[in-house]
Amino acid sequence: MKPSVILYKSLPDDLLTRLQNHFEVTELDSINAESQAKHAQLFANAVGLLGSSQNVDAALLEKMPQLRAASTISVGYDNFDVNALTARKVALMHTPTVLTETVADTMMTLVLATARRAVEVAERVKKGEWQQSIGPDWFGIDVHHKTMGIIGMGRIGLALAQRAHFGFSMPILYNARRHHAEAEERFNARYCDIDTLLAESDFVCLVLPLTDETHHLIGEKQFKAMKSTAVFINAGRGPVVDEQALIAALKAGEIHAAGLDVFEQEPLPVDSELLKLPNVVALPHIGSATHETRYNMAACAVDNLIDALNGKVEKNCVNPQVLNG
Ligand code: 8YV
Repeated sequence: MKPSVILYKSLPDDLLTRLQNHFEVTELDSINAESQAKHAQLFANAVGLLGSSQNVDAALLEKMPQLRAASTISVGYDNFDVNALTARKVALMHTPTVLTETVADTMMTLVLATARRAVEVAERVKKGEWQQSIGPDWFGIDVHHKTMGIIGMGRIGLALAQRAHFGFSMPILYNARRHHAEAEERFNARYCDIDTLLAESDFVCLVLPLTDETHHLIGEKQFKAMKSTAVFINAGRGPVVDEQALIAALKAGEIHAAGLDVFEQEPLPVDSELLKLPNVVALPHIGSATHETRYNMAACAVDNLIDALNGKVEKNCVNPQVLNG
């Protein structure tokens, strides 16, 4: 009998087969409390979990005494109780490298679409409003040669800096937990404190994971510190931003516009104030959502789980201390 694994995110057929070659795979739509109660024996016997956006917390782990590895199809893992997993010696695996370029592309898309009002003016053309040569009410703002401030210089921040520096001649400011020699050498990026970054950047780009420390890191004070001509971009995690403060800042003209791929509540409620503001571009968390990248992420997550359950983990483990017995 192969070890039991619960799969709670659909996989391409070839990757499902790859997983089934190693494990008895049961596919569930949900791993919430109702599903745990309905499939109690399955949860009690499973040694592995594979999925993404659903919560893996201490209550779930109580129902899974045999669990040895959880593999998420994502780079972010704020929906996992890492302390509870580590306490139970459960390895948490993620996909940190395969989505970097695609998410950086998404961020540059947001920079350009928001600055040039691409979504708004395209809709106006579709509505037949383009009846004569356009005037200033169709104009956006330049991106090239403007200053980009990146908060969070990890893999994605570095890839974004590359695009901005070489593609659009943008001077780069950045704030991170530590200096980043590669960013400074390759893109002449300048490390600065957040207040300086907010005051001097034309585009403020947030690329941070959600942690206790980053929750609502960007709020009223930070928006007031930005230029009134500044464009705010977030493609990390929504709750790093105090969304009500963002809405107030946009309405008050404290910042020029916002390009957002992530939100405090997802899906974004249809009655959200953000969707009523013309100077907001809202995307449905498509950061890594290309056919190629999502396949590569799923393949990486499948291999991560196989490696973790076969005791062969060398990379992509969030809590490697659990692997050393
Ligand atoms: C998606 C992401 O949310 O990787 C992450 O952390 O936020 C995005 O790639 C994830 O892939 C969910 O499937």
